[in-house]
Amino acid sequence: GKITFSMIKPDAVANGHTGAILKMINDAGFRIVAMKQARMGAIQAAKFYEIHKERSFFQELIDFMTSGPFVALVLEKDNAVEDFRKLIGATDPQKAAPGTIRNLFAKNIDANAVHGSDSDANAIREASFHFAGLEMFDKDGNCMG
Ligand code: IDP
Ligand code: MG
Repeated sequence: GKITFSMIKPDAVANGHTGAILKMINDAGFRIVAMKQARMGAIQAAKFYEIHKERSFFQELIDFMTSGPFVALVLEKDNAVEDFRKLIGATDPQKAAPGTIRNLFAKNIDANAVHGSDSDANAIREASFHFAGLEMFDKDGNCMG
């Protein structure tokens, strides 16, 4: 797939890492299709993460993701989903490979600095959750919504 959806999570924004993380994303060859800083309320966060609603950490995840502003990103690159998951590293920063975004910027498994979609279908769903079609253009100027 050519696009993925990412968030710079509230911990990384609050700690002033937005610029450094955007530079790593840029240097890894991703093009920014759409970007904004926003804040989710509990209802929106629960809807965004509804696939995790049966997991033990669901309430922690919602509390964390609503704790402050995040940066939403739609990113374009060949093999975007897989390559972005490699760039961010494992969910648990203690297991994230050296040089990955989570290895460099995440403190623990819940406040783990960044999100990356896990499939092409989820990338489309997540990008469409946060952005209107008219906000997403590919490199040739074609609307992706
Ligand atoms: P991913 O973000 O690497 O795809 P998922 O398993 O999809 O990981 O989990 C979604 C998010 O939920 C994680 O990024 C992290 O913020 C949080 N999370 C995952 N596992 C735990 C946990 O065991 N405790 C607390 N939060 C967790
Ligand atoms: Mg996931």
